[in-house]
Amino acid sequence: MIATILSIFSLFSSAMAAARERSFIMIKPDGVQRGLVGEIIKRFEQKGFKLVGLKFVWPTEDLLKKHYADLSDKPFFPALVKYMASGPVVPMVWEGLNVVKTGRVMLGATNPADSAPGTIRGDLCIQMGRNICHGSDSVESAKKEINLWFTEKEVVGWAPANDCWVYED
Ligand code: DAT
Ligand code: MG
Repeated sequence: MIATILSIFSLFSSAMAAARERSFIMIKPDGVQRGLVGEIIKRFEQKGFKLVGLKFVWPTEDLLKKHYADLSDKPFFPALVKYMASGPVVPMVWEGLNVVKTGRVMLGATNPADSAPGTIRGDLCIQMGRNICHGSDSVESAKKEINLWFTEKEVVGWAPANDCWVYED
């Protein structure tokens, strides 16, 4: 009996832990300039993901170089940093079950020319160097990116009233 209760509890708690996965999603300067902030937020909100962090900032090149450190040896790196520093961006933290992987699916391929219709990049942009939105590519990089862009206090845990209509018990 106790074992059953414990195993149900552990199933429940692991499902709840999985539902607390977080991804760093950022609307890039072109997304802001083109008035796509609401459209991109709408897609994550309507999917059922939970917004737990959001800000509006004009990022420094220094911050962007850290954000894209893995790409620093690529030939397109200087242009990437210049584009990303060209105006304000909307960094966000979204939470939910498999949000990192699903967030990438919702974004579409890096090159909008290869992004399927129905995806953010597939529907809303044309070129790789103006692909309007960033999304973490792994849970590990999401953690790094969230720590880079947000302080602990700026990420806010809360319980949406409709949780039980988004997730099974
Ligand atoms: P993603 O943004 O899909 O995670 P990435 O991390 O490989 O892609 O690259 C970061 C950004 O750099 C990407 O959104 C657009 C730009 N980029 C990537 N590959 C590029 C290339 N071959 N030429 C020009 N820009 C590129
Ligand atoms: Mg990437």
